[in-house]
Amino acid sequence: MQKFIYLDIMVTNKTFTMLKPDSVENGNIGAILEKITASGFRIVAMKLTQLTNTDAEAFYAVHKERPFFGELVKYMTRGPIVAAILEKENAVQDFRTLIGATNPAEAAKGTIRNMFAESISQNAVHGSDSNENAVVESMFHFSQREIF
Ligand code: IDP
Ligand code: MG
Repeated sequence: MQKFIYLDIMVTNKTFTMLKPDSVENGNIGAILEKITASGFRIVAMKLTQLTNTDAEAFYAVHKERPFFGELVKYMTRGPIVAAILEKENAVQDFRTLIGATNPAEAAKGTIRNMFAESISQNAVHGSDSNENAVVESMFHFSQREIF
């Protein structure tokens, strides 16, 4: 029982993000990381990496029936990304607020997608949508010894 409570506390304080290929191409890594850390998130894991087709199809498997799936996989594999695990109280929800709506045209002013995203498909950043997915997505990209 104690173990579960401890795990729950750990999990609710972390989220997973990717600075997507457009963010890297446009030279926005520094500016986006600055906004993330200035908003109270601590980077506990981070790497520059590139998704293969298999990786992107697995990561976004939940969207495989959607009409934009092929476009999404092509976009997410076309160049390097920055993958990171972020720590903060209420991390998942607070990070979704910080990045803004999926469509940058609908993202609140000052959010990362409002400032750095080009379109609903090329929208600069990923943020986990639940504590469970934050764990799954973090484990997809990082081994335990890469998390600090
Ligand atoms: P989220 O990233 O805000 O959680 P999701 O609905 O989970 O949004 O979609 C995953 C990703 O798929 C989006 O971030 C975006 O890159 C892409 N995407 C979502 N909806 C569309 C669409 O209608 N057209 C093209 N690409 C889309
Ligand atoms: Mg999503």
